[in-house]
Amino acid sequence: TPRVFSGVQPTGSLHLGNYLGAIRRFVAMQDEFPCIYCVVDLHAITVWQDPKELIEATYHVTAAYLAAGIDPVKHIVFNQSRVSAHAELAWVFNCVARMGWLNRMTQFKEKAGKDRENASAGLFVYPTLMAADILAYQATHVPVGEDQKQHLELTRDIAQKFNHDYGDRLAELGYEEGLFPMTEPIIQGPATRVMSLRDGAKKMSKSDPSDASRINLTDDADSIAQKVRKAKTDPEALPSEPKGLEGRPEADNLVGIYAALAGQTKEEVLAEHGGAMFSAFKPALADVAVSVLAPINDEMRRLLDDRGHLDQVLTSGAERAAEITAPVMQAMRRVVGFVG
Ligand code: AQP
Repeated sequence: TPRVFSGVQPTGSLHLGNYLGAIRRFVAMQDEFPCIYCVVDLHAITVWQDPKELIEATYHVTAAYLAAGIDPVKHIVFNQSRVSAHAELAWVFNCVARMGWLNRMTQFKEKAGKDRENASAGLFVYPTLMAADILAYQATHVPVGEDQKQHLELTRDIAQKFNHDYGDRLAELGYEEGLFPMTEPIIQGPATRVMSLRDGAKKMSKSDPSDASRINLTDDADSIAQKVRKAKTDPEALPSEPKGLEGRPEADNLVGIYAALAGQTKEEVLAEHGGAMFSAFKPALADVAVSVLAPINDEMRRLLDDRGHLDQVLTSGAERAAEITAPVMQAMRRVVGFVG
């Protein structure tokens, strides 16, 4: 049966990249599939999180999900640490995945930086926890930004190796198809990789020390306009076709953001704005950003004033999530040979 799973880390201020690359796509999938959207707090602590800030960020992501239009009654919204299947299955997957596979993960290399000896062991095995998140629900589709593509490939490798290593046992117990599905990443649209406003070679990121590099979901209209005005660009006018954006990463990024926000293709944006200088295009971009983000921002504020409601959403979500994982975990235990 088809099922969608995805998550966002409660690690700071959500930005336009998280919204366009992930959350907006989560909303779009609700009509077609049963969806499970997680606030991945276990992932967050792979790098140090102040406990009080982690709590705040967990509510913040929950509010952003709801404000963006995720329905927590028809679908499931919860925080990862409340459902023990994630950590339990991650352990088994730590024993399925190979060191060599994890050594190739570019996100670990980026996040660990030069001081690899001092990175947490959790940061290294981050992708096995992500595989567990997805496969504990036997999820078939995972909407994510481009940066998560490699982790999704690893998830498939882990599912395949598990199904293969335990093949005889699975057949004996009647799971001829294997226990875990080959999950499809859903990486689509004009903004699967939103870049920093200060550097067209870096992705927009929560952990960038420069707040001017990103548009936060909670920025007001003035700061959005100011950040867009100050965004790095080149001195040329906009081309009239997308191929004119080649070799112009900052221009390409702003056109891509505009397209995603306005629900247009880059061709359509350039058909309208081709020939314009950035001094004219930037205010138009700020306007469309404000028109999309202001209602989300207002709704987030309203939701964050009612923690009781958010708690109730997360509690109900965790209960329903745990019910889905229970038979999968029971099957996993029998397959592996855990008594009990
Ligand atoms: N710049 C981006 N463009 C498109 N999609 C993006 N995503 C993140 N950045 C961009 C997508 O957002 C989802 C949630 O991301 P996450 O919070 O789990 O982790 P991340 O990818 O590590 O996000 P950040 O913002 O870059 O955080 P830090 O700075 O802490 O590393 C994912 O689907 C991701 O693809």
